[in-house]
Amino acid sequence: MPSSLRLLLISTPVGPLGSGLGGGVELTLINVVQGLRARGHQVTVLAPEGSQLGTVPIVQIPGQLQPTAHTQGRNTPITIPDNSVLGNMWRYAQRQQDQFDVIVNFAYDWLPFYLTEFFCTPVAHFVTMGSLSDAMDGAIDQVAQDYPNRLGAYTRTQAETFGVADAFAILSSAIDLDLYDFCASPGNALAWLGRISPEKGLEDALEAAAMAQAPLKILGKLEDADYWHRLCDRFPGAADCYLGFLPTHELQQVLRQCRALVMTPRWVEAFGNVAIEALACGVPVIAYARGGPAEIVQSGKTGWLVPPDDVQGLVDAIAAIDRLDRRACRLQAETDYSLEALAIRFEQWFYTILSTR
Ligand code: HBI
Repeated sequence: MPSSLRLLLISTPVGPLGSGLGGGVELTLINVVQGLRARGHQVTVLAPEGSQLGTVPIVQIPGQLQPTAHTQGRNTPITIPDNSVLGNMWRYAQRQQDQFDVIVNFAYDWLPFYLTEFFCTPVAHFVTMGSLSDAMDGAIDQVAQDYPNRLGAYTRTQAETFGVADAFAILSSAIDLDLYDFCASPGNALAWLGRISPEKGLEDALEAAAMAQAPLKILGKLEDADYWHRLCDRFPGAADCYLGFLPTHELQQVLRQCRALVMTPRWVEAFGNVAIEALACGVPVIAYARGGPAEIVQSGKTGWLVPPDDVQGLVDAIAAIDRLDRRACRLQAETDYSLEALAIRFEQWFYTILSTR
């Protein structure tokens, strides 16, 4: 088994890297590339033209971007635009496949999954969202049947939405811990981080903070203006709590001073990067026991898991924050969510694929 693997990582076709259109995939890609390179692997990235990924060289592929999957319904048919960048990226991969030991797909799209059986070089798929459409479920299920070790996901909960969880390698996520500074003695505010949109359940955090008489700092992209206005009508002080959408350096300067992060997801978060950002600062996480956060928070040690949608449970957890050890939070981030830990999980996945060929 070669100690240095030749890896081709193929990005999402919904937008160039660096445009933000790829959401969490951009963060995952840059972290995986950095970590795998640090471990001596040769990594090539294939992405739509106009992509930028730090100093990582990228093979830029032209063509029409793919419509995004997370805004379409369950029985939306597969569409491939004329001169599709997705098709162009996979034609390049097919022609160059002999140069690589493993090809890794990061697109949440039907074509790469369908092409799996037509490649000689093993194609692995990192799935970046939960179940969204019947067509994608079918494509993923086909790979699960024919190549059970070729699927990867952030969390088991996310994998379970496809009904074939045992076919997935659970790879979790990571952040660059050097960007987050530990804080041992916080102020008395709580933090809430995320897109301001109904599925994130901000109203419960506002209600629990009011009941606990604790200040709340709200940070994140104001995505749904109508929803935000309804919240401001119901919680008059909410607008004063909102600090905007800050870049990582400023975000962590606010976050590290907080007593705890409150996470109130209404939907199954595939992962929940804000939870590991908090842990990296020594900030414990109070979260509904739903989706990714339920697999991150060590309840009673690095935070508290609360029955989903139970606001009084949040208030009880807020009263018990001081029983948690902030250093244990930072330690969990260093142990489980460093770039090296992520790269080791991906490397192990590739070796498993290559050894069971
Ligand atoms: N939609 N069609 C499509 N393909 C993707 O790769 C994709 C997407 N929507 C959102 C998305 N990727 C990423 O933002 C998430 O996977 C994180």
